[in-house]
Amino acid sequence: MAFELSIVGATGAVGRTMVEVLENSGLPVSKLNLYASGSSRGKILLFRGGDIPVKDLSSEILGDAVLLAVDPAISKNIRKKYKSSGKYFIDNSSAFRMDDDTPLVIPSINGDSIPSKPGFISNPNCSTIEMLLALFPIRQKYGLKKIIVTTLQSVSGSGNAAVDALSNETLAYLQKGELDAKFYDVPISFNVIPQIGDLLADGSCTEEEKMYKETVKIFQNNDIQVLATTLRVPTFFSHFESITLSCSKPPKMPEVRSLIMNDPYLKLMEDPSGNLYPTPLSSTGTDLVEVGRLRISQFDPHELSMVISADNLRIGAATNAVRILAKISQEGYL
Ligand code: 2RA
Repeated sequence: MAFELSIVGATGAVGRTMVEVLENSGLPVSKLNLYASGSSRGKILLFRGGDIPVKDLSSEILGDAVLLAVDPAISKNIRKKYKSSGKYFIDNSSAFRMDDDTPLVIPSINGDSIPSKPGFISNPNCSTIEMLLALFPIRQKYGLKKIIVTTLQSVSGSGNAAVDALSNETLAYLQKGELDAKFYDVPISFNVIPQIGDLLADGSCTEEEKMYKETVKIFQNNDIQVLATTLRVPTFFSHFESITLSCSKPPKMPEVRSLIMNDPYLKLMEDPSGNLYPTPLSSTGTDLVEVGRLRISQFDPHELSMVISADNLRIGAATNAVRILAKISQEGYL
């Protein structure tokens, strides 16, 4: 059945990608409403051949379902205001991800946690979504005890302003030899920043904490260990991850490859002659998690290493949100 949809935060990096992903989703959207903060008011975005003017965030949010691509504080205000509105909200912020009453959903993994009654559903963090999509078939076959992951995250994870800052810092350095930080505390151009989010008392940062806690919630496994190190690197789009797993049963190599090849959400990027592997450039603009450099440890047959790359704005945000919406629509909940 056709439904009316709204996207709040429609002109940000994730919001614009939501409009793009929706365009070709085939979902029966009878009307799309777009909202953004004051500075974007009056902008026009194109959707399925029609011009849609962007309304101010303070306007009444219409529709049967709403995709939120805004800061946690704004999501919290919206939740308060629309508590009994009878709408589904799919929230890309971290505001409610750890709340017991809010499902945290990757549809192909735990889509059955989507409730038949309207309310809030959280979209997981970008680096968690691509990691769990890649590990899910391996976990199903061999069991998973521990994940050691290092992420190399592009600047688009921090929004459009960070994308502009990387361009401007790079140009200023190449043209004038100046390298000043234009978005993060230190320059990101020609650099790596080993902290994403706030630092916590134990020395980890909030991005690393999210990868652990969200994995526990989505896999419903309190015993799983996730040791994450999250790095911001000077790439524009896609997050790259280097992962080593400890499985309950020893993974077997030809079988691991065929599990990945047969998974509709993954793309095996390997070639015996080399030179084919996941990269931020090849994964950008796609809806598949690229997986490659598969290796069983020479020290412990339970350990498997790999690298992955996925478009953080699509797989890590917009595509997952639209897949949640598609599941709600297919189940007939709208
Ligand atoms: C980042 N994880 O890349 C964030 C965005 N959700 O900074």
